[in-house]
Amino acid sequence: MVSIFGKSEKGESLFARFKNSVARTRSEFSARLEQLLTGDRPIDPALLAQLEATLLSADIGVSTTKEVLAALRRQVTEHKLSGSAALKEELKNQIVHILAGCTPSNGTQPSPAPEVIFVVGVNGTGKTTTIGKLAHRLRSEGRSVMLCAADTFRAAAIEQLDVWAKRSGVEMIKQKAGADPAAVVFDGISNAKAKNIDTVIVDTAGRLHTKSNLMAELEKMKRTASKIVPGAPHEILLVMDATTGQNGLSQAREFTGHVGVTGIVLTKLDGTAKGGIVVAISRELGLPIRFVGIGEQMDDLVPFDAQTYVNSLFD
Ligand SMILES: Nc1nc2c(ncn2[C@@H]2O[C@H](COP(=O)(O)OP(=O)(O)O)[C@@H](O)[C@H]2O)c(=O)[nH]1
Ligand SMILES: [Mg+2]
Repeated sequence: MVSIFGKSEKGESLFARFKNSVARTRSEFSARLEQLLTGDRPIDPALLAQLEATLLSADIGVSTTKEVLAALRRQVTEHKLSGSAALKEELKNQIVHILAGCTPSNGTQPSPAPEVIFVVGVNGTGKTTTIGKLAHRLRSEGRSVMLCAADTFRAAAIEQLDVWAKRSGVEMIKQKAGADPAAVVFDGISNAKAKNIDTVIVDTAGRLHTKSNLMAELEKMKRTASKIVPGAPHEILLVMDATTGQNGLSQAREFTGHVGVTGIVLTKLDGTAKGGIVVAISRELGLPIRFVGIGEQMDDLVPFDAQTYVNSLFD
């Protein structure tokens, strides 16, 4: 069966939407870059230092910026870069290279139906909203989807997912608030399997009484899923909020260190002027960015593409 990530959107419409979502970053970043790299200013140490500060200001991250600058300095020393246009091109290439390095093989993975996707992350990052958008996206591609309300910690979370299920026209399996999340997973996947549903998306709690509880709970949900569908969950998407910047990274490590995350969804890219965080996150966690959230509406979820992202930031 074709994975949810098999389909990519290329071309103008995606470019336009990316460009919109990083508009705030671009207006600061590009303006500074433009000032640096216009005219026939020679590439000297002062210019490179200013370039370094510009990258840091977009939250691309200290280690990533150092790596990129080291590569650029090397090329300047070797006289491989002449002129600011060449420098800009090389800078773009470097960033695409970093992002592409974190992208695993996409596409078809032969797995028995249903495909199971866990969505994990800290509260408020946008898990439930992302699930609603993803369900809508898969539905519009003609796939059948079942949502599984396994964030049983708060009753409001179940109701919120229900609203999204109705909005995107998909089924949802739930139990009472306080129910064992693994039991809801069991119900949801069994039900989907019986009905031949293509994809099950599982909403999870972002917080329990303690962190170790949450990680143990996620482990139990994973075991339950794999008992019903061998190989499940096929994807574990970690949702991160772009507006929390570098702070989000330490929280993310809790999840990546414990639950085997396969990809990142970066939400609220529309709400930050530090869109460079995409690069920092992907590199620091060594995980691909699968989707970015660019608003609160159903259509505001865009598959991530490194080259398109970099073009929309620079051009
Ligand atoms: N601007 C913007 N808001 C978002 C995005 N994704 C989620 N939100 C908002 O973030 C808030 C928390 O989202 P929610 O899905 O409840 O987070 P959860 O606690 O992780 O399930 C809600 O107000 C959402 O509308 C996004 O991509 N852009
Ligand atoms: Mg939620």
